Amino acid sequence: KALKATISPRLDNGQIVLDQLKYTDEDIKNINRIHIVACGSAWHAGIVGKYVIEDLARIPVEVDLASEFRYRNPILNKNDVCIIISQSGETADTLAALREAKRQGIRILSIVNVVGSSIARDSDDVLYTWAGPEIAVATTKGYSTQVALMYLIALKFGQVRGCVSAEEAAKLVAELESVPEKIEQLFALDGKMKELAEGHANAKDVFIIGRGIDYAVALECSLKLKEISYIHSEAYAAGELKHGTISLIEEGTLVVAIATQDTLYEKLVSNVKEVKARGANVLAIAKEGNTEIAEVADEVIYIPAIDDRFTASLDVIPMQLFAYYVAVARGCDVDKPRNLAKSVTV
Ligand code: F1P
Repeated sequence: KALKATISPRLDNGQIVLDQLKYTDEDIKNINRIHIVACGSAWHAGIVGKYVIEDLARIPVEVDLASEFRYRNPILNKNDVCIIISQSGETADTLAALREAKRQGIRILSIVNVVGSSIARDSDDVLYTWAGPEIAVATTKGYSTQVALMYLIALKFGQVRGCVSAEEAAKLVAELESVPEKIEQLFALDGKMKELAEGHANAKDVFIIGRGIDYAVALECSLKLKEISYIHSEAYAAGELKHGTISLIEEGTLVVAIATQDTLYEKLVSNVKEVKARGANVLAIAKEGNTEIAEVADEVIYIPAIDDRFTASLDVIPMQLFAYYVAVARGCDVDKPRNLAKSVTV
């Protein structure tokens, strides 16, 4: 529902309408570089944004952790834009990063859920995510709606800058409009994810691998697992495995392989073979129809077919369910994870 609210009012006859965005076409054409700054899940949404914006709009994007950006004396130029992402709009590091960007005089666009929050008030432009109240501490629909706005910005900027044709935009819009319905379909995996989670509730380490946008979403899936089930989990760009991480794989180690980029699918299948050869237990996520991975992985979860650029919205759902059921099986309080606050204001 939150995702529909974020996507639907902004799609009008195949034209992207970011109705709250006060950027003229000239402003969009003049952007030199985008700096996305955020913390936690919002930072992960920003990494998805980097892949999609660079791909569709051909604008260089840097993604920074707010807690680093605020102290590292970043170089911001006149025609740069800073995109600040924060569900609560109150995260202290993110607010401080915003002030640093402001001090350097660049235009600030924030993506915020809470209307009238500090970050929203301090920005030049605000896009609200309309996710409704986030009840649990761990962000779920906040992430989904932030990612949706990344797509909309990428499409809008891509069209204005002449990188996405009207025909391609219409196709992508249709894909985007199918996302909420496909998420509904994924809820049918609830029982399956519960069963898998109960089987892995005693895992000591969980490695989550992916390439491209699948890597970006792996970071978020890993955080969900850590923050609510307290299992040690790391996300790795699958191509990095051979540069060290592969040494950590031993008999029975759980590896979640996200393999939903058509262009990188074969490479992911090879990575699964590499970890299987070292005894890993592999749970793969693949697109419907891409069945080759089933020959090497122990279990495969299929998501509905979708354009590669929008897979993050679908991949994250079974993994959120997985993290939830692992946490429940371990007796953790999912809504109030230890040591975590809903908004980190200090
Ligand atoms: C950022 C964040 C959340 C996380 C937790 C702590 O919050 O790291 O992603 O789930 O709630 O804070 P925000 O800036 O998006 O409100």
